[in-house]
Amino acid sequence: MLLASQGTHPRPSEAIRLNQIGFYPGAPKAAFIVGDGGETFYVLTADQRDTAFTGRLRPARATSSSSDTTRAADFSALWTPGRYVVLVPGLGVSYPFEIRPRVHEELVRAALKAFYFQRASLALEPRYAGKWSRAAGHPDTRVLVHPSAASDGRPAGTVISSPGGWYDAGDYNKYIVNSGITVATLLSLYEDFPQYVRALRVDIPESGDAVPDLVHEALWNLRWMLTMQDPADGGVYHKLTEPRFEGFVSPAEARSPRYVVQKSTAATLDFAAVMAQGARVLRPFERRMPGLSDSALTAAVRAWNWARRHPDVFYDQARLNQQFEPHIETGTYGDGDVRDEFLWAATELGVTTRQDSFFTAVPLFPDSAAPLPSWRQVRTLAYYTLARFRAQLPGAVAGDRTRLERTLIRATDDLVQRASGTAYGTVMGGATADFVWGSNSVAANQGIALIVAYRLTGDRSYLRHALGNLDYILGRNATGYSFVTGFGARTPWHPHHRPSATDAIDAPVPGLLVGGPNPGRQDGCAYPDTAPDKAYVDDVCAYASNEVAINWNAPLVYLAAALEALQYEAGFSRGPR
Ligand code: G3I
Ligand code: 9MR
Repeated sequence: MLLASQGTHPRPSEAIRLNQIGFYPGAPKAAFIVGDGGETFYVLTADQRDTAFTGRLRPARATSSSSDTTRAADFSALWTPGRYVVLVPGLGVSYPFEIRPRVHEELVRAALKAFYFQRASLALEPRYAGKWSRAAGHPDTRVLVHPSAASDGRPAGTVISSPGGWYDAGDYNKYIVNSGITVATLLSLYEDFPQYVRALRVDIPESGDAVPDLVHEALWNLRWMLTMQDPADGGVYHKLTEPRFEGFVSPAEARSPRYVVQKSTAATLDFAAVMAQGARVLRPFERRMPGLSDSALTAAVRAWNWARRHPDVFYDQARLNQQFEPHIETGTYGDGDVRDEFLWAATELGVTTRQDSFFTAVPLFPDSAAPLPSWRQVRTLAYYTLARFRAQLPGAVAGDRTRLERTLIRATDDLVQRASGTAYGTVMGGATADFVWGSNSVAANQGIALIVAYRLTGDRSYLRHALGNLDYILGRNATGYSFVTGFGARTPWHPHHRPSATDAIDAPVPGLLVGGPNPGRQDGCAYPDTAPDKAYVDDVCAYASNEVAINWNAPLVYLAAALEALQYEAGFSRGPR
């Protein structure tokens, strides 16, 4: 009506930033307009025939944390399901988006399905992989023991079998440390939202029995992890890798020899934690997978004992290369402080076995912090598990419940405080330090922290901020990209992802979260903008901002799935599922 009468169809404007997928009917809804012009905005039906909402832009906000000045277009009051665009006269229209219940369900499925696409040692059949089907790569049935990993029973050059697992990222290597937090995040989603996860179908070869698809997918990596433990002593190899990164070839074309390298305390403890959690999750499926839960727990305890005997075996690749051939140049996932890994492993073992000796082995609250989880900082994963089981904590920790809740809530309140000062009104970006390598996983992990705080308090404002961070990931940000491949109008088309770059398909594998803005720009590629919140480029060269990684996708799955699961009790959507 409004524009048709003027006879013009305004064009999409990159200056209008919003979640490019859409909004729940009853949830907060906002677009952010870059720059300080304009007064009025409209929400039109996607065909631009009807005006569904008219509003005034909020005053311009300039912030210290962003190079952008923005004006918010809040249309939270528009509840009617449909497909729309935001129009700002003189500027143009936004990308189209939807308002409806379950608006993120396809995203949840694709983000979980992305793990299937990362599977090593398996042919991806068209039935499950569609046009991204491919031949199997990396059987990993003949993996060499690197001299750094040699032991009496397995001298250097011993051949072991270590098939399966997920490729870490855009490379083809498999790293225990990063596997740890990834599997834990997925299994935690299941433990926190069992009913939702049981109904979540992603169509993978294992689908169709009583075991949820998410658990099957996690098992693909857990079973591989089990093969990374030295049966002789319980220590766990740090990674399974080629000596230097493979060129850009498809999985099936890769020919580099593969090695397991040095055992490390960090890898062994992460392994112990996730095996202990896995044992807990798998126990009800004992009849379908006889013995697996017990094997996982035995492996966890053996790993724990190894780490107690070897508390400071760090992975230092430079030093390793001074001593051994061939040199190893792939990802390091090195960590010189394993107090948090001890704390996490002790907690998961303690919760699963209910033996106090694990809880008393290490200080569970060394200080009052609950740092945001990352591959290198896993303390708060332990707190999430304690929070999950807070109603039935074992004796040694039963008295810590109040302290635990206070610690988690305080840390999250600190995050929330920062949101009012960001250009896009999100918790993400509240500190410049948010923009590290893999910054999008910071946004997703903040979202998880917010969801945990909601579940502890019942305060829905945490959920609105969690949704704000999902909006950030899907386009409400300083780059204007929705950072998930295949989801949104402006999405990464050239991720640093060998399978996507070497197949015959234009579109990248869908459902992958790229790293996101990272002013470190360690890849040395050309970036159009280097401000912390804009240092992103959709170029295959740019592994420091445009790679993908399993530990980034897992918190995306958690965040999007948790919001889908909570949309009704949050008041975001009405009616039963
Ligand atoms: O330790 C410093 C800290 O003191 C400092 O304050 C901070 C400032 O940026 O940097 C910290 O170190 C960073 C480290 O991650 C720990 O967070 C480094 O700068 C940063 O370069 C490093 O990035 C890691 C990157 O590998 C390079 O090692 C990423 O977290 C990690 O996700 C990434 O992982 C790679 C694998 O190695 C290989 N496979 C692909 C995967 C994804 O890109
Ligand atoms: O492809 C590699 C990517 O997975 C890593 O995250 C990144 C940093 O370790 O390294 C990439 O490999 C590059 C290597 O470091 C330097 N030469 C070019 C490689 C591919 O672009």
